[in-house]
Amino acid sequence: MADSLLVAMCGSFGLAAPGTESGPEPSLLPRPVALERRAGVFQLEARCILQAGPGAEAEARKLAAAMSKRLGVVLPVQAGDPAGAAIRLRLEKSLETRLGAEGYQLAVRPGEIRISAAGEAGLFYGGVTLWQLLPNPSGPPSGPPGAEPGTRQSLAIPCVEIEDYPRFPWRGLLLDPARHFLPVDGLKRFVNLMALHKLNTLQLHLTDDQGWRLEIPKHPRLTEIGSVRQESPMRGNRDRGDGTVYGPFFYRAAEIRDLVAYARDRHVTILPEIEMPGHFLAALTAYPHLSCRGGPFAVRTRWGVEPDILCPGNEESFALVEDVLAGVMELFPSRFIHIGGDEAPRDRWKACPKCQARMKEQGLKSEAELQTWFNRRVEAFLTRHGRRLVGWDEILEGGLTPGAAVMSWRGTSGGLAAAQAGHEVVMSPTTHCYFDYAQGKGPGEPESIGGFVPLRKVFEFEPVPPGLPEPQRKFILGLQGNVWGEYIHSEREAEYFAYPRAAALAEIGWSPAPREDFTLFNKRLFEHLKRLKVLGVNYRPLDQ
Ligand code: TNX
Repeated sequence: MADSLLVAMCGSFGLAAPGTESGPEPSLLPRPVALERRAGVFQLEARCILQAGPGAEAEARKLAAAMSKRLGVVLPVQAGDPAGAAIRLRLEKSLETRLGAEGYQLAVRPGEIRISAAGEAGLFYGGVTLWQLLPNPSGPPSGPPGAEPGTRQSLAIPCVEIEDYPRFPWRGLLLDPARHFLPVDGLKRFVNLMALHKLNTLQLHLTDDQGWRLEIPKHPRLTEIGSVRQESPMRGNRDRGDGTVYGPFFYRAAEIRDLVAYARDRHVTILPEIEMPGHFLAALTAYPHLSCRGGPFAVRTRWGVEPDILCPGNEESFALVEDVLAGVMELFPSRFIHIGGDEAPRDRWKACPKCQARMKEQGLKSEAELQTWFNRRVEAFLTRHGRRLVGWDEILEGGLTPGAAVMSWRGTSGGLAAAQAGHEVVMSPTTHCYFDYAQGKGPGEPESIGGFVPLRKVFEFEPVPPGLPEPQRKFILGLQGNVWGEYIHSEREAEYFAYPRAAALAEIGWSPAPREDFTLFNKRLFEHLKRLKVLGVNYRPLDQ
């Protein structure tokens, strides 16, 4: 684990002429709350000691690993006060009121670097900022064989005083292995990259009409049947099939545990999404009797929205849903569980005697209310297990269930309404946060689902709607960029679609309002992309 953290943390840096008197401002991304450039540098050398205060040891070791990739040696971590130059990590509970759980102070002075924070996440983010302060690697390595470019026995870090904390607690991205599977190694790399942008939530869209990707030991049919589709839409012509069986592809429980632990180490929460009652065809293919019409079905081979959905008139549907969610909660410790809830056409429910009987029995006036009734049962189950429900904004339609949080994707109005009613909200509108949409219009752009969300558009997004009164602003938890997978076949392609837009999203989620103007952001981003290049990230180059 330490090894891959090393790889991720090794990067380049665009600081001009370190060592000069207070030189140019370092190109930190996201921009910190407060930064003062001071004269001089801290000379990071092999004999430097990492001193970890009580409880800070794990974070100190991560930082030592990160430094070693550039320095060629792993700096020793110790508890006691060293005589010479040192990097000191301190947990200080009293900073919590000032900096929150994720904030930190970073002081780089000629003889000492000090990172202080109320929690481990803060120490980690202080370390990420320190990584961004490392000088730009250039030329062949002078460290051990196999070291990264720019490995030096001594690295000059510019003196700064930084105080920093995020604007929003939820800074997320979504990946969609349901449409195209992404192996766990790719997910780990993606998580690493997120952490280097101080992003902290990765939603995994684990199930959909086109595939069921999570092993549920109690229901092996879900993956035996649901993780295979007979073919996929052809590249370049979505209306035709490619004639190639896709799957079986799914995550085993042990792989998920490994991923969750890896992400936790980097202060990233993995948020599982299990779609229901719509986008459920892969599961219905395994259990057709849980649909309104009984099937038989086949895992969907085209993109788009499937009319056959889960039947809430049937008690057995809840037994399956609860088994699945119990399995999910066993693997994912996240406070929230995402139940999808979007794009569930209710026509089958209209024609289904069981659904209609249920509506009568419960006094429900519409199929939208039936979906709310369904959500309410699911929410009660999650609540009994100490979890919270989050769903796409369609869960507003028949009335929100009491504790639900909303992910607003069809614009921001759903999110606004939910926040006004005192529900927590994550903003993720198609207009600014759909990272599966094209980011350029040139002939070199890869095939995409359509839409157009260039970098500038992302950067211009403001998650707090202007109409939201001050007391309700706290309900806006943050924002999320969604990298839907219909046209994204691999982790490399996911990186291309995500970056640099995710860097703009990170800036919105972390940096204080008002934001810098786009030209200045672009300059910082230009330097930041050099770091990503050293890491081998397949980001889309900036427009000239
Ligand atoms: C809508 S966003 C969907 C997804 C698609 C996406 C493509 C949402 C809740 N549903 O199923 O993948 O559009 O952009």
